[in-house]
Amino acid sequence: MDAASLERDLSIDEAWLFSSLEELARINRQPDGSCRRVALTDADRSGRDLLVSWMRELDLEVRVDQIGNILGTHQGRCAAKPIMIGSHIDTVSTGGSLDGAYGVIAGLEVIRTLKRHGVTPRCPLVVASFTNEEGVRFQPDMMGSLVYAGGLDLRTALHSEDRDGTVLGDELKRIGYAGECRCGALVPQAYIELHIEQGPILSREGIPLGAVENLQGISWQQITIHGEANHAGTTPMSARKDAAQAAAKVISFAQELALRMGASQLATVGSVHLDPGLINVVPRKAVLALDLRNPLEAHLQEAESRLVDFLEALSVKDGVLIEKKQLARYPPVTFDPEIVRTIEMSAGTLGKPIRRMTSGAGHDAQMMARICPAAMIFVPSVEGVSHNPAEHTEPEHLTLGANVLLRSVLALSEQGRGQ
Ligand code: HGY
Ligand code: MN
Ligand code: MN
Repeated sequence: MDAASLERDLSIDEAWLFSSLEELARINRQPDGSCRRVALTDADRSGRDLLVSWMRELDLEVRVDQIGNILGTHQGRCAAKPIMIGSHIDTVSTGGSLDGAYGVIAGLEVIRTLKRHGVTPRCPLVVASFTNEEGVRFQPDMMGSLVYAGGLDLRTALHSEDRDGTVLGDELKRIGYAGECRCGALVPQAYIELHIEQGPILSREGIPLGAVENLQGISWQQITIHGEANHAGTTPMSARKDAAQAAAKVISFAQELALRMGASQLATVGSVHLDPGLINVVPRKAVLALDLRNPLEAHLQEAESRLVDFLEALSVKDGVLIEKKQLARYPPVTFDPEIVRTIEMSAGTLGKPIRRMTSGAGHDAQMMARICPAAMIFVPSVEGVSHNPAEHTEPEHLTLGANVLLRSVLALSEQGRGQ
């Protein structure tokens, strides 16, 4: 059967796709419906165990590497370099059921569909689930794929600590996913990731598919403000070194900075911790996490430099000591134009509209683009909501995205870029 007729006849089994998404989402589901499989927790282990069981049912060759990335390989007709279909199954603590999981499970369904129809792809296919994509417990985010792509050395990653001082390498061992395989040993000829958009563009425009051609720059910083603990009832306002007041000014500055820079500048302070955090004690310490993003590297650097100037002035004005630590820093990434075109053509064979777009969220694809041609497929997020249990994509769009993934993978496989 030639490639063209292959594409005409194959389509994924949406029932398995939906039931598997639901089965994974049930793990540690919270009362508000959130999926909570934060990296390297027991819930993450349960999700990993379920994924590995699905891979074994498909007779994939399952490997776990030294940072806990899980790779399932399906052999092709030739011993060419594989095509990798990846994403992640860890979640933020208020996660939806689709972020990451959709791309991994759809990757398995692509292989299930080929097996169901007795079709062997020209080259091997690898489904990858990367460790700690969200980065909410251990930074940086996209950690597993960053180590895989050689952007972070393994030892540094294994020694990273969460807020409680728990060490990542110990957690990897504890959950049984401290693998033996060298990270990045398998360099694919191409990497493709199917993901929900997590933003409002496709949904607002009524377009069911996105061919993601680039991804914006990300700068994560931890800002620690050292003030002076004192009595709330006896310390005059003029005599305070109030870390919380200084933190509030940083939070307002971040919002004003993004609004003043306009265009695509984004700024978020998603986490603030006060010490000692007691009602009648002027806070001696505040720790904030600041997320800055911009599709243009020069503008992201401008935002970072304005922040430095602001913190210097604030430190003098408020009499507090301010420290800054870079938690993650990724320049904007441009994906492979040929894979983007392949994705568009696959959508065309299904007669569905598709639009090129930038990813606002970070993804493992931006790390894999360091070592091989990579691109992404987006499907709409209803109301653009994500990192929230209300995250939703219409079933028909989930099915469509998986079918575009299937056709894109087949087309890439037949193109034989990776001899
Ligand atoms: O932060 C991000 O954009 C991704 O969800 N880790
Ligand atoms: Mn994701
Ligand atoms: Mn996410």
